[in-house]
Amino acid sequence: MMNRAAHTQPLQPVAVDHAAMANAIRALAMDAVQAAKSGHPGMPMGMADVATVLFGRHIRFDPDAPTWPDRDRFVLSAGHGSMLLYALLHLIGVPALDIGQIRQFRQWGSLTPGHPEYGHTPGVETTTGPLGQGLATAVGMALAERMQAARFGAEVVDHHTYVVAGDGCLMEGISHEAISLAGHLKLGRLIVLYDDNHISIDGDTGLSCSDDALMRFAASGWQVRRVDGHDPEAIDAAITEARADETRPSLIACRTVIGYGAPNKQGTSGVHGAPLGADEIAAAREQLEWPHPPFEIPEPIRDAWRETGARGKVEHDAWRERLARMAPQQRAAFEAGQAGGVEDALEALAVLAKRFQDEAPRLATRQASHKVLEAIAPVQANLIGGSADLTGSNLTRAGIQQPVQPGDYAGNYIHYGIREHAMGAVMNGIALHGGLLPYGGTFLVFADYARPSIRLSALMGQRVVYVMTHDSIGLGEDGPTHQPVEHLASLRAMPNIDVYRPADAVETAHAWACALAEETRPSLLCLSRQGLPTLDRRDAACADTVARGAYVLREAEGGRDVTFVATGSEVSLAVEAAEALAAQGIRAAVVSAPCFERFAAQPADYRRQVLGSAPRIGVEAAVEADWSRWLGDGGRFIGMRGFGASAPAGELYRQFGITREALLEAARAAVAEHPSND
Ligand SMILES: Cc1ncc(C[n+]2csc(CCOP(=O)(O)OP(=O)(O)O)c2C)c(N)n1
Ligand SMILES: [Mg+2]
Repeated sequence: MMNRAAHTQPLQPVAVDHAAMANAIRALAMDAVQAAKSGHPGMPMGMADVATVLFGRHIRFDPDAPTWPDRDRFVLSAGHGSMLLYALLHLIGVPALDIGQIRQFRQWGSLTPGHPEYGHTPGVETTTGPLGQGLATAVGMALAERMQAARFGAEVVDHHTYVVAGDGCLMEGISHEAISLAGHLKLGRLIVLYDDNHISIDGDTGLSCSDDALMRFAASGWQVRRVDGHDPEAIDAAITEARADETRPSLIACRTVIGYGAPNKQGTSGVHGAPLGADEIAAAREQLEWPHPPFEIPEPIRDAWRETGARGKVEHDAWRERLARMAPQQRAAFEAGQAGGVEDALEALAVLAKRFQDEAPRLATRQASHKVLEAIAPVQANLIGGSADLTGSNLTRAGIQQPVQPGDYAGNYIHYGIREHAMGAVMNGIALHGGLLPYGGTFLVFADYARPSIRLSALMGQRVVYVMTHDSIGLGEDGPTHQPVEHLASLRAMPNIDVYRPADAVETAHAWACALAEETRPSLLCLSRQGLPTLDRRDAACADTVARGAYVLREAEGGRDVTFVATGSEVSLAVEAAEALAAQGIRAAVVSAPCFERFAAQPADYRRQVLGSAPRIGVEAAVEADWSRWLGDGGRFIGMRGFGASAPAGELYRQFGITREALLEAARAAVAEHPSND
């Protein structure tokens, strides 16, 4: 085993004057914001010294390989200061970020949009517009690093996660969840550089906050220290000390002056988010002794920055050699995780779905999901489960899964605690880190508590699986605070996420398969608390049921008089109604629609064929919202019109009118109105 310390030593300081390197960031920031007539110069100018020390002396980053697995992660949680990040990526020599891109700051089609956007700009690790998200996502990255190191060893996984966070990030509630979890898990590789400038948009932070940030972090088990954010040696010493602490995450509160260098505006909220203006920029050039024209960086300063990048390249090469020396089996496992394949899990799921169909158990879909996890956890080594303190209700833990614990990261199940918002962000961080495949559970109603993180999963196109159980009034006695009604609609309204509501065990297995196979978007599984019968699929018109989003589960012999379109627990109700109608001479088909997003993506012909031309009745124990898109003119909807209530589930379905009788009545009325010619 090689000496790990050999490749974690702080890099040697570079020869060129620190101030000149930092002023290059300041100049690029103020000139780019001025050219765009919009942006945030204050933070980049204030944090330029900290960033210069971090990148110049510590960070391990190869500009030619910004996705190299063992790079240090740098997360700009204070995302409004995006010019700091773009300037760094440009100066360090990421080829795509040439000076033309800096000139195009915030313009259509540029690689330098308003906030750092994941998947858009090489070198950007995550998207953080919503303050605090970057910090929480970084906790997931730092945790993933420890978990991967526990699996594959320090020779190939041995990096830090650095975060620049501002007052806004620390004021946001998610920061509490995130720092609490990071402290508990002893994530010593996480280092937060806090831009402690006492300023936010409304003015002095004293207007709204008098926390002692250091005490707050210390109370959660962090190493904390305060430095002058314009003293490079003090910053360097603090980062070095933070890196040496293997068992505590570190907070370095860097006392800075926002807009440092702009003589008349620095230290005020006026530099937070507006161009400095030509006069103030001229004054800043004088103050900073930076006589160079906009977007021109003198060669020696550029060289000094490039040297930083060149050192990263050397580190990368050394890592490649260590990877090549790994035992072949270990190496194959590491690379398989990085590649993200799920073939074995899909095979296991195909077998399980068939078994479910053959054995036809009566199971809650959350129980079916548990059986799914029992089947795939043994074959999908990089699957990382978890729940926000509802493991026994969400049924998210397979028997072989072991908890991840403080200082022991070999496990594969995360007890997130009652921290839904951070759970989402941490899962994003784990997915972004690479190598691991996260899923996590809570009640569907608490999706609201995680929503900003779910939105970022979708925006960043990350494979994160949300397992959300207790998906309707069918949960019964916990009452309206626990009964989702508008959640399905609101989650379906979000772009780039697939929302599944499987009807039985078979659909649950297929939904899991779809979720795992979908590499570029998150999935959200809405699962029942109550038991549901396995549906008879002898009539089902297609084999890849869930993958197409909706399918004909039960066709009406001799043409349709009416079509029920239902999801989840209401599909079996629709089947019962269709059977009763058959006895009355009304021909009813049943369409199961477990995933609207997938169905919407099917060819129009397929959709027409599934939906048919007979009048349609939608059934879902949730609000109607945009169900009309599937029901057409004259369609009817049976569902919820207000919040739920507390009672046994059967009684609630009766009281809220989601009953077989209601379906029969709606069908008879529809047929009377629209005699079918199907
Ligand atoms: C969740 C969220 N709320 C509000 C905003 C809008 N916003 C952007 S920056 C900012 C002020 C942040 O203050 P601070 O982090 O201290 O940044 P500084 O002014 O020091 O650069 C606000 C309110 C946001 N981006 N995200
Ligand atoms: Mg601030």
